[in-house]
Amino acid sequence: MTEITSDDIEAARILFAGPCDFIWGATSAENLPPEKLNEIAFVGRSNAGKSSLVNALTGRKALARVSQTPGATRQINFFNLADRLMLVDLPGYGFAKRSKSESDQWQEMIFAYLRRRAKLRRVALLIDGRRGVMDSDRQVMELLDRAAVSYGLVLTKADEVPAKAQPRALEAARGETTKHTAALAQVRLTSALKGDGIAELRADLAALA
Ligand SMILES: Nc1nc2c(ncn2[C@@H]2O[C@H](COP(=O)(O)OP(=O)(O)OP(=O)(O)O)[C@@H](O)[C@H]2O)c(=O)[nH]1
Ligand SMILES: [Mg+2]
Repeated sequence: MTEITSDDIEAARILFAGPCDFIWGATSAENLPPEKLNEIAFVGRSNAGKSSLVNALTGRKALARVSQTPGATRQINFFNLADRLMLVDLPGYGFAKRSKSESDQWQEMIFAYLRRRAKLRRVALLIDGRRGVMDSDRQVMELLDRAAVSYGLVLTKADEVPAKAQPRALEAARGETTKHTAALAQVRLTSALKGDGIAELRADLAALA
């Protein structure tokens, strides 16, 4: 893994400060927009903080819809970043309060998207930093291994993880990556609320533009 330099951080900051427009919301994996730009998808359990992270990365307050109630994002939302990258905010999986058939349907949509998207260059797999990797996340990791889609674990809500517990949370997440062929070794700890780790994650992702 190459070190991130201050030049990388600055170039990424400029890229993510550029225009970012919502261009498409897909309610099934059959009506996705044409593949033009390299794509980065934000994937994770319901309420993990995917939409908040898209907002934090792009410095917008309400580009992507955020809610305290799991199930805020109901479609696959595509955001064109400066005509250089497509940011894709997905609905969450593992939302217990939804009916079984509805959650199966959503999971199928998410999995179909992840399997078949040729321009999908990276998945940011978001894990609530207070909870760590769960079985539903491991299922997604296995799917991404099979599809050979490169992914990095991103621990979210760092502001809610006591400083003393952070090294252990990172170590546990790194332990998960070693069992998976398509997982990057690098794990990021972020806070969409306070900004921790956001500049570094931007630099990771800008490298794919
Ligand atoms: N403290 C804290 N709360 C956060 C952070 N990021 C997100 N949240 C909160 O977590 C809740 C869910 O955030 P969302 O961004 O809607 O999560 P999501 O993963 O997009 O959820 P779904 O679309 O339902 O799958 C909201 O109440 C956010 O304010 C963070 O960095 N710190
Ligand atoms: Mg969301």
